[in-house]
Amino acid sequence: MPALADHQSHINVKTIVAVLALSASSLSVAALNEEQRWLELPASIYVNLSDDPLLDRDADGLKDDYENRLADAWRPYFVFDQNENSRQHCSTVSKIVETTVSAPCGVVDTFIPGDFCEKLVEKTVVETVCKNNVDDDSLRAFEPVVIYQVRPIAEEGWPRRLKIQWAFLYRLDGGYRESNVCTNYHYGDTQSGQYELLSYDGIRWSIDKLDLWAHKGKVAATSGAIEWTSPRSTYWGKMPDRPSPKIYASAGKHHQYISAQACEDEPGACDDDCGGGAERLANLVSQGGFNNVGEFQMHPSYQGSNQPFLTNLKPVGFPGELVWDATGSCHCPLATTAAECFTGGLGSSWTASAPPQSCDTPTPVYKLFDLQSAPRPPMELGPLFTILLF
Ligand SMILES: [Ca+2]
Ligand SMILES: [Ca+2]
Repeated sequence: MPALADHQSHINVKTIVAVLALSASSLSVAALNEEQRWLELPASIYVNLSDDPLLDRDADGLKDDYENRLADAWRPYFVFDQNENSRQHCSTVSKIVETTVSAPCGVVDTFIPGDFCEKLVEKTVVETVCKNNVDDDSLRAFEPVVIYQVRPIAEEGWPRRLKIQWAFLYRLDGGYRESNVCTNYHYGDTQSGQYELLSYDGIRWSIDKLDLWAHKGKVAATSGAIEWTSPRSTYWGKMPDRPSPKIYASAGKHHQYISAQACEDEPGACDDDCGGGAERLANLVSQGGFNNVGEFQMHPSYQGSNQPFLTNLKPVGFPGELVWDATGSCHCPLATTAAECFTGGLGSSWTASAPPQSCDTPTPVYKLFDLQSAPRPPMELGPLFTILLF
């Protein structure tokens, strides 16, 4: 009985997710302490003239391995709504309508030929109303697919800063799950965020600001408004444990909020709902290697391996989709050029959303990252060149 087996396994998965969610949500810290704000790398992140150029293959002046260590340290943690994966709901609605019936004639009734009169009466009608939200699961087990770019911020002196630009990829924006009014949905859902880190020596780095949440802008890492997980393993246990900031992703839409309450208080006309669903720590190593996309001008990748930089999104769940190019197979009427498409690698699955309702023009993945050349920090000589010169 496949149907029963599927149902049973669905229940088991839901039970496991619920248990995981409970255990994860109970482990949280209110604010970062000083130790948790800092991370010490084995050496400076900046390459110097003595270093092997292969340490920095996207040519932004930062050692690529250290870019990944810093991204991994405070990687985001997602909390979804309990209705994130619920399918289209149909419900019964009772309403009173007026109708005419034939009945024995009374004083005020309209006489019609024959033995009966036509009579106006009220009648309760029960109708089945279905929301227009897409009839599909909006969240796959491995979503969001989290990819990122790490690069310097232009600064001459110390402290210096760097930026981690995040992109969170979903196959589907499933519409406002709880709304009967705002029901727009579309394929190819991209969300984003940003961290700023600072350092006084290039070796010890502090998470300084986070820009992840709607209506918040840049939030200081020390802010008590941020909910953090308890410290957890980073860089396969080879770096110190660090907490992760929580992102409350609204049901279906994946709008990002700093708390479940901020989501419920959202002032827009559409109703966002958050919290109580699956919880997932960002996975930065979807294929075993890091999901670092490098730089637009420089992102070498061995064909088929997606290493050292992620360029082909097929192995991470988006067939036909590339990080730095739009594929041109967009079906969104509002997109006038291929460059405006983010197809989500959906191919024929686009028909599931036909016709796209209001068609929020999908954002191509590359538009979530910086495209200009990275501002390289001043190059230092390094020990080998220093000895040669002096
Ligand atoms: Ca680099
Ligand atoms: Ca980089």
